[in-house]
Amino acid sequence: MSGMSTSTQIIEPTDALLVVDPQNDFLPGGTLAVPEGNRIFEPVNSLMPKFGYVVASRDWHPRNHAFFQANGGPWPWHCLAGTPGAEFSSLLRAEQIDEIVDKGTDPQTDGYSAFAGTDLAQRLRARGIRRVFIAGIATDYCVKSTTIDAVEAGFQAIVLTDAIAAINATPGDEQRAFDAMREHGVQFVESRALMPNAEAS
Ligand code: VGL
Ligand code: ZN
Repeated sequence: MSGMSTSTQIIEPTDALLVVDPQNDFLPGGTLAVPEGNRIFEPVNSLMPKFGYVVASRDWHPRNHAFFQANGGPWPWHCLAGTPGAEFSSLLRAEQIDEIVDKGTDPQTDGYSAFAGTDLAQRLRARGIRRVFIAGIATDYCVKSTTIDAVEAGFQAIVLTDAIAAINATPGDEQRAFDAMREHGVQFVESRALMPNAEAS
């Protein structure tokens, strides 16, 4: 895969880990379940302690969100703000998260990107973050949008290929998402290639 790095990368203090939407409704048993969704947790849980700054996003919709089928949109109910389906999975070591960013709160816009309508870019800049490593769900929606927006906001974006999962509603969606991200200069790496900085604790 072009853009896929297999050589070791050292995790720097200017790196952030961003875990996109590790929420019950996107996992097996949820209302918008991604079949392979649980694959993200082993790599995510082992990576979180290696980063100095870990952010997790939550899809956090009001009932009147235009993208629900009940309101004329494409999606079944999912991640209604404050409901059990919107909570982080119990498989996630949530105590390792430094900050949470809620998105999808505007009823009129899709809210796929963790940068859309949030202060995430400012928070990252305030910390001196330059590279954002991205894991989570779903590859073909929120991971894709978040990753491309990270690049547009001036960050280097690197997707963790073993820590994402796709909806693939239409066959090929996952591949098209990879192609779109690559065209925007996104890089790809397997989480086992990431090494903690010896000086970080
Ligand atoms: C997502 C569809 C609708 C995602 C969120 O997290 O990828 N997909 N809302
Ligand atoms: Zn949503």
